[in-house]
Amino acid sequence: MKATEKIWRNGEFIAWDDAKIHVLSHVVSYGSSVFEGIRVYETTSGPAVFRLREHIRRMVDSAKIYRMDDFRFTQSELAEAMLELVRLNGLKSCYIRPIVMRGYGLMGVNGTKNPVDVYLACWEWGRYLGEEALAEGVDVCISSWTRIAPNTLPALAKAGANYMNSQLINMEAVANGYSEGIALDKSGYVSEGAGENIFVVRDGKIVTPPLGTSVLPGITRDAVLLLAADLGIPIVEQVVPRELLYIADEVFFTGTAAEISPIRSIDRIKIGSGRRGPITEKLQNEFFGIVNGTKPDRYGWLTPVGVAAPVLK
Ligand code: PPE
Repeated sequence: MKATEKIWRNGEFIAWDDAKIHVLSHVVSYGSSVFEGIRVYETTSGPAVFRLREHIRRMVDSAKIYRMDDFRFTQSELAEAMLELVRLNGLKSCYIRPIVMRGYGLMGVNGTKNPVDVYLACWEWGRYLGEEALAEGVDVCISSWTRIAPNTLPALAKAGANYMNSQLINMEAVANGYSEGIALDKSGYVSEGAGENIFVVRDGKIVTPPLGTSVLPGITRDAVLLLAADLGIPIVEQVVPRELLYIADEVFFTGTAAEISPIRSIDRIKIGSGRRGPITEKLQNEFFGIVNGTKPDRYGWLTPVGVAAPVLK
């Protein structure tokens, strides 16, 4: 990771190297953090944040689920701070990582008497699954690990602790020579990748697992649901049996980091033609056209970094 100059902490900008926490901060022992991952794209008219308001809303939702939403900043202030952070660090495109965590003070599980600290950092982040992944597709496997189950760790919250499950899924996949692992939910239905939502195409129709199957409510997922519907491609949220993946014409991942990444094999079974399929490519063209500014931003997804932040709740 290439360091940038500034990180925002609880309302002020500090040097990258000064963004340190005490080892006995609540979050270290008990995993009490929620976070976001937001991309800033270089568009034809300057850097712009992709779906800023939706990311801030999800962060506040995640914090609320964990009773951590008593921080001092409004959504508008957080939005403005993120834009200022990107401006100060002078980046044309980057990845913003907001983190809300329970900080230092008391020990013990409860944590509600510890301060809730908010950090915003950003850095340049390239292709998540490798440069060729977007065109060629990636080789993945079904994980032997089950996705976090309902009423254990809430999947609608983007919490740091959920990523212990993601780490098990991804580490196993990489150790076995795959790029990423797909987890099944507690009932054995397809849930999502360790850090991506998943979509399946068969006979011209797209299916993605519903929110009740332990998936993160992905913001790229939501973008693809909208784009497909507008392109006239039938798309539904429906429970996906594992074997539907193997007989699909196309399968792809979505995520802020992964963007729209085709999958070319699962468990060494070739998916469709074994490379990016036509529907995946169509969605990529639409998605990248909008975020690069070569197609109109018809959904209002982009917030230019150079102007004042939108007024949010
Ligand atoms: N599921 C999981 C488990 C997940 O972590 C992500 C994002 C998604 C789905 C897609 O959500 P969205 O980004 O809103 O479309 N994963 C983030 C973390 C990546 C990391 O390694 O860190 C991301 O893509 O930013």
